[in-house]
Amino acid sequence: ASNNKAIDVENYHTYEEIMAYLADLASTNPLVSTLVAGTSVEGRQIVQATISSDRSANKPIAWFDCIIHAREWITAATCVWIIDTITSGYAGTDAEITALVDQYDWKFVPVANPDGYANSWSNDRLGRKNRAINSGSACVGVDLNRNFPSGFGGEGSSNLPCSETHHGVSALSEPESQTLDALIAADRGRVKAAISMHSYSQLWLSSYSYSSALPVEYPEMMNAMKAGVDALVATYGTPYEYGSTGTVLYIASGTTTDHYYENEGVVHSYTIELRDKGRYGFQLPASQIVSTATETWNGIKAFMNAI
Ligand code: ING
Ligand code: ZN
Repeated sequence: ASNNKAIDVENYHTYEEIMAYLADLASTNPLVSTLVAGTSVEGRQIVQATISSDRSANKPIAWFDCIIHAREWITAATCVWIIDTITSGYAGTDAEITALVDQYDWKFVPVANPDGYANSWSNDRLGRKNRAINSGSACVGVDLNRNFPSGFGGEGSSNLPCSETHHGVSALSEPESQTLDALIAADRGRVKAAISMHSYSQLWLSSYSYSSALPVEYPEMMNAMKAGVDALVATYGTPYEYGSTGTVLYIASGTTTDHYYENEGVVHSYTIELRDKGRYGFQLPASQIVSTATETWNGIKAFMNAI
C-alpha cells in the first residue's frame, strides 16, 4: 500500500498537522480508516485511527491512547511514528508487522486531549490538563487521567481546580474521557491489550494505580511486561522498570489503566511512561523521537507476541 506522508514523522507536529496526516493516510492507504469519536471541550475532533487488514473479521484489538496529558509531546510523536511504521511495513516489506496486522486490529487515539495539546503549542508548553472551565475558579482544566471511574476521587487526585491532578466534578465529567470510555466500551470483549502512552520516567506500569493492591492476574501481567521491557531495553540499552503503578510509582485514582482493567475487562491494560528520566523531561528533543519510538515499538511487538 502506498504511504503518501503528509508529515515527517521524525519531528513534533501540531494537532492540525497530525489530523491532516491521519486524513491523508485514510484516503491513500486501504488499511487505514478514521473515526471522529468525540469532540473536546473547545470543539476539536477526537479521532481514532484503525489499521485493519479485514474490518469484518472482528479480530482482537491492540488499543492505544496518546497524549492524554498535554505536555507529553513524545507520546503523540511515538504513536504517529508507530502508525507510520505499521502502515508502511505491512504486506511485503516487514514479515513481523504483516503477521501482527493479520492477527490484530490496531486502534489509536493519537491526540486524546486536543485542546490541551493545542494550548501546549500556543500558550503553555507545560500544561497537563484539558481546557475545561472549572466553575467558581479561575484555574482551567481537569486531569483526564484522574477522571475515570476506578477509585474516582481517591488518593493521588485532588478536588481543587487549581491542582494539576484535579479529578473534575464527577467520573467521566469530561468529553475527552467520555470519548475514550465510549471507544473502549464499543470494543468490549475484543480488546486484547490497551496501552496509555505517557511521559516521562521510562516505566511500564500495570494496575492497580488507585491502591498498592495487586491484580489477581499480576503474575501473567508481569510476564507480559517483562517481554515488552526486555525487547525495549535490548534496542538501545535505555533502562526501564516495570510493575504495578501503586508499587513502582505512586498511588493515583481515576486512571485509564485501572478503568480499562477493572471495568472493561482488559487484563493487559498498561501505561508506558516513555523517555527520559528527567534531563529534558517533557521537553524531549525532537532528535530523540525516532529512537524513542523505535525502542517502544520493539517492546510493544514483543509484548503483543507474548500475550
Ligand atoms: N504519569 C501518570 C499520571 O497520570 C500514572 C502515572 C500511570 C498514574 C498510570 C496512574 C496510572 O500521573 C504521568 N507522567 O502522567
Ligand atoms: Zn501523563
